[in-house]
Amino acid sequence: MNTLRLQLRFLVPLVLALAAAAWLTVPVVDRLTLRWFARDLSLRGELVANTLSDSIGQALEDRQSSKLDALFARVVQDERLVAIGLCSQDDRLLRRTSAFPTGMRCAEARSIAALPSPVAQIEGGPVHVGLYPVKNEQGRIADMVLLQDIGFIARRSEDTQNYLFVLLAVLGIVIAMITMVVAQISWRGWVSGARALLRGEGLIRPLGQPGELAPLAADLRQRLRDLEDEYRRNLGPDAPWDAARLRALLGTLLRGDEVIVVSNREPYIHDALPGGEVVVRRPASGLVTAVEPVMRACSGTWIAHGSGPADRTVVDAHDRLRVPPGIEDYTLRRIWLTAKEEQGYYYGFANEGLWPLCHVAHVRPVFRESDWRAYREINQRFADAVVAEARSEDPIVLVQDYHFALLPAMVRERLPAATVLTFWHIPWPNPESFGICPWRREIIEGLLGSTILGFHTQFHCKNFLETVDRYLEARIEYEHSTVSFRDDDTFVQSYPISIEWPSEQAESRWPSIESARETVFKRLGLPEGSRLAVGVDRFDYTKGILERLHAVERFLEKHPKWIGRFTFVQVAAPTRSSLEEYRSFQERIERLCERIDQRFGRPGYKPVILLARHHEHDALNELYRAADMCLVTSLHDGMNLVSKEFIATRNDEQGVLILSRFAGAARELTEALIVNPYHVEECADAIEQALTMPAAEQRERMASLRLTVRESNVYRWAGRMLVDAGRMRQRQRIEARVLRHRVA
Ligand code: ADQ
Repeated sequence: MNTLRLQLRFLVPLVLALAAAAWLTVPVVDRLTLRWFARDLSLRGELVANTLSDSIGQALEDRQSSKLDALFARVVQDERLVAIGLCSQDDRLLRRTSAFPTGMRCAEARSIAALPSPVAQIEGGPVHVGLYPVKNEQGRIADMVLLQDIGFIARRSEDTQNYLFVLLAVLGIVIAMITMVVAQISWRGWVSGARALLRGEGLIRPLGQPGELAPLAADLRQRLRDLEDEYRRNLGPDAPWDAARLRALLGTLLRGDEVIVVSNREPYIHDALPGGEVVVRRPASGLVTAVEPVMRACSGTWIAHGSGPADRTVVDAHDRLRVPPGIEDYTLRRIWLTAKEEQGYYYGFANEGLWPLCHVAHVRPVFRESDWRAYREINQRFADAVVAEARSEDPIVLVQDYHFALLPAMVRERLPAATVLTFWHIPWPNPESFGICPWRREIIEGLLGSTILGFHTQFHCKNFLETVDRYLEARIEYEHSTVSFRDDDTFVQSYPISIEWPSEQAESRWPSIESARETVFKRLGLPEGSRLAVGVDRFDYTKGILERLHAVERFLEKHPKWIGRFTFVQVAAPTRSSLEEYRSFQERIERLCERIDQRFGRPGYKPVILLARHHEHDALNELYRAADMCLVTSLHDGMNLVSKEFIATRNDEQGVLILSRFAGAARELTEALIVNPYHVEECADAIEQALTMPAAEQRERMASLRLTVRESNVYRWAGRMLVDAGRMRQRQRIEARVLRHRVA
């Protein structure tokens, strides 16, 4: 239908143009042919007159009229020569052939012959009138009038007109046919190009095969991105984010959109007590805190590894259950792994390979072929689960962390219209360090299946873009933080993660600072009036626990007056204990603690206390509030939530945060005492500075830190990512609509 309309649009003006051309051309051609023939006839007349001059002169001299008549009769046998008249010089008609009009006088013939178009109408039709002098040796003796038939000119003109019409008609038909063929071919090309675009294919094809709509699509995308950038710039300071705003966002920009979360860690773990009773536990995890409000607001599906001992006993036939218990806002879909699979995928590739690779913390990454195979298989299993759980073609899939680097591309392959939002919770190293990984290409290609790829800091984004640039043939637009690889674009952006800022209601239930101190001091047996420093971490070599202990040792060495008046409490939750690296690390820490205690301790006083166990949220809260300072000395950390938790609990605006410059948090929390954890002396001095910092300076620093964490809370982290996802979905819809419109 569209093709026909397109062709008609072209053909109608073509036919009109050809008709106008014929209408204008025919009279011009008529006049031209008449003029050419008139000139021919004049020449012919002159020739006849010259030929007959002598014979006529002789006949006139001899006064032989019969000879003249016979001569003229012979000449008018020519079919074109209609009649001849002979005029004297005083315009008397001396002789005439029979067809010469009786009414035509010599003077009249002379005046007609002088006209530019010397034509007269006689009985047999139009004739050309020519007057030619007849001469002898003495000069002109008479004039001969020749009437020549010009009816053939009209006949020829008619033939010419007919020929011209046929020619223009044939020409029109030929042009129309060529037009139709060309229109058909190019229409098909555009239509298939547009279809490919709507399918998300073929617009930006790999290397040297540009799709037909590629320039148009690229231009459109560029313009939309510019508009988005401008929009962001014009947004100004971000309005505060909270759970209500996040819910409102899900109800407006992403209304009705399906959300699926994929993470290794599940938000609820079912455990079996010795008596057989099943209890549900919520793991202490920043990720769960950050993502759960999203799930509760949109009632989506969370896919995670079912790792709890009693997990299987509470799911339905499809391995699903509604959570949170008793509220049942969303669905938890559990994926089961065998011990061997968990060993290869989780402990092996993710934690012995990718974790040290990305943290560059002097522990060699181990890459085994069998771990890689397990990693790939489990990524595929989770991707299959995403496809199985999806109720729409274009869900928003939130992929969490380095356990699922391959999953984004796997999901993209099966659900091309999905918006895949991947967040990488750990650092991204520089290209040289990442190059150690034997499957570096596969990992990057897997991640580029994401629509949005998030890191904590701009620095990690930059490292990732440089890594893509080094190992892949992809187009990188640094200005828009976008990587175009194969047919897909990935927007690489920093979204600093954070914690949920405590509500006033929650704060009102907290013990006062004094009672927190009293409880903690009593429980740990600390000397009254002494000062307390705390460290809270998982037992991981990236957290800089060893370096922190060395700094404490050096501090006591340098400032012995604090011996007996200063205690450092390290809370360390055992983690990944099945890995040898982690077990030996824990042993080293324990030995070092003992050594420091032996060196500086005395009866009733231990300068270092190690609490190697998981603590409940309230217990950690109490410890943070009781402390004079918190030590975060990670050798490398994506963000570090402990630093933010410490700040959030200090509503008395006291307490000092010592923070490693290699933690992502250091980019935001600039009022902390920022240290290089490898520099023992600097860290020891920072402890001394914290202990002697006046209350006013502590207040000033802490107030500013609290403002930062309050604003940059976890709802902002999730909200900004979802706003960007919403904008991208909107952009895709606009692109599709504009291109459909242009093609039509
Ligand atoms: P983690 O490496 O686990 O997270 P972190 O951000 O500090 O590091 O979060 C640890 C969480 O565990 C905190 O909420 C803390 O309270 C809790 N925790 C620590 N020790 C505990 C204990 N003994 N008992 C109970 N709870 C304990 C990864 C990255 C980080 C990034 C987060 C979030 O390595 O850089 O900040 O993800 O993206």
